[in-house]
Amino acid sequence: MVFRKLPGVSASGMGLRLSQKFVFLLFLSGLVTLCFGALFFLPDSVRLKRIFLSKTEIQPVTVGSGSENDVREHLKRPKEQGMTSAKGETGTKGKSLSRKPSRATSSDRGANSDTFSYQKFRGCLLKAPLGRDNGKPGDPQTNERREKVKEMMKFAWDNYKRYAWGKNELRPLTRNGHIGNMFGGLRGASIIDSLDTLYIMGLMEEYNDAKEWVQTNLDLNSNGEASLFEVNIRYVGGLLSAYYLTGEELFKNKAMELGEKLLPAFNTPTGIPRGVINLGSWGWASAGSSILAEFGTLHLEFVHLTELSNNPVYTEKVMNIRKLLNKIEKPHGLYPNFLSPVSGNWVQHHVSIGGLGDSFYEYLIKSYLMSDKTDDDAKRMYYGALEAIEANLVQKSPGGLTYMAEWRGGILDHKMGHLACFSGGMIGIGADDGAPEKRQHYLDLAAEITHTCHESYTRSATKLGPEAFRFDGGAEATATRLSDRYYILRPEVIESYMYMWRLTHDPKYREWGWEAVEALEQHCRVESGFSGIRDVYTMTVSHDNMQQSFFLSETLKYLYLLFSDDDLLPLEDWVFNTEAHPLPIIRKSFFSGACYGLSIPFQ
Ligand code: DMJ
Repeated sequence: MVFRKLPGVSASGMGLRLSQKFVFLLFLSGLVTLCFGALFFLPDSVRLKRIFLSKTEIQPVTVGSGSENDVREHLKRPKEQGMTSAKGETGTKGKSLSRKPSRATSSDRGANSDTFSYQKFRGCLLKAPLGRDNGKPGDPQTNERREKVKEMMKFAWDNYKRYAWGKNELRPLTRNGHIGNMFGGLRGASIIDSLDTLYIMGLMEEYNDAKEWVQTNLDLNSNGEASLFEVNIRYVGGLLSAYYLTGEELFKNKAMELGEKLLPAFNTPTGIPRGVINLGSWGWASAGSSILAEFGTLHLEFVHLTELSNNPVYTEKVMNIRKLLNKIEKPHGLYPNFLSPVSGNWVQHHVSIGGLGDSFYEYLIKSYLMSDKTDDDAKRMYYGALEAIEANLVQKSPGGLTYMAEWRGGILDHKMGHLACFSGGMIGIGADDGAPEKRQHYLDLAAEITHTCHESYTRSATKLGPEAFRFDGGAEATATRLSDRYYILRPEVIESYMYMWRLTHDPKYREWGWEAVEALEQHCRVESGFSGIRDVYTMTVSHDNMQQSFFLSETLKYLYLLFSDDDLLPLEDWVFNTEAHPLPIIRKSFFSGACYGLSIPFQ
């Protein structure tokens, strides 16, 4: 800068005295510091920081208090641990090998997705997601059955589209839409839940309609009370899996936007989220206890939100839940279903592998598998819980059926819910990683539970299973109460058939799946969609007029996979969230860069 000489002012320093110059300089440096610092308080400051700071400076692994060690462990990278790649390579193939995996701090709220490379992710899959020929089975009868399931999906979808487009579920008898109060004003649950099913079935026109709806109509700025659990497993899970399968940024962005809206649910004294969140006011709404199956069924989706957003806050939240559950005393090693989010204590001692408890156990073993078998805490907790379940809940009926009873403060209730039938599949997929002497035992236990659940179907007139069946008062896998006789298109029994088929290739599982298809066709298919029924024990069925979104997301997807080759969504690469949305295993090699460039092409 050139200062002109002013009359009466000396050239040196515009005639300012030394003390004045000092004050001026002080003011100037203060101003510069202030402006620079302000960048860090602007929303989405990561982008701005990137302009001014080098990459390495914006990627420290900083975690919040409380869960510090757990999160750090979880985020530890293979390079630091000296791990090998997924294919057993220790090599350094690829371009960005020297680059450290990036992690932002939890104060960097907001999406920073630029560091996630979809191509790199695809390159780390062991197999193509849709298999060699979209999983088409070699034998004609199986293929015919698979085609039948596809037709059922198209029928369910077409009717939803025709009569309930944009609503959450179809009411197939009255031919209208249902909104309900589970999703806090969010709409289109059946669309989000169907995206991946349509895609893997190759129903591309329908998939494109669904995608367009997400693009133009999915409004996440809803205002209402939503179930954190349901929004997470259906919406976040559905969007994440649609992204991983298709690479469409739209799904990723929506998932991250929604994920951020769920964070206030964790603002409780313990960090255990409450069950109901008010999406509009960005806060939780429900009082009372939190439910194990709800706050324990966030892990898979939240870890993926961290992967995609590069924001550790999601993983921190779920690791904090894990930490509390790890520390708290457990009666007989069991996890009761209710916990106070204020005190962090169990509220009552009711334990169940069915409703209220179920997917907590599922997410322990799946967290371990999804971490490429590095999440040792999840592994230890899962097998510990399974041991306690075997010691306290697993029973044999007089007729020789193995079942999971419920536990009420030490007293057994000899009842098993349809929901608990997922456990055949769960114990099956976890069998291989149990103690060597237990592996065969776990596989046998999985088969026995699946057999019992099949019995609950075969012992009904409709060949569909009741909501809950009992093993007391002379009952063996049948419902004794009128209120337990309904079937609402639930997937759990078929889910276990699918896993047991993959694990054993025993043809009976495909046969059992086909029995279910025939029963669904005969009793649940109505003129304009599929409906649940009120009593599985009577042939003159009464329909409940509801096509649940999980029928499209889970029941039909698991049936389709059951009749497909194993290379359609292979278990070496994918875990299914509890709504059957496939999420990829996070490979160690992904972080070491070892598989960069081995990209699997899109089908
Ligand atoms: C689904 O929404 C999920 O599977 C959940 O974990 C339990 N119940 C339903 C289906 O029955």
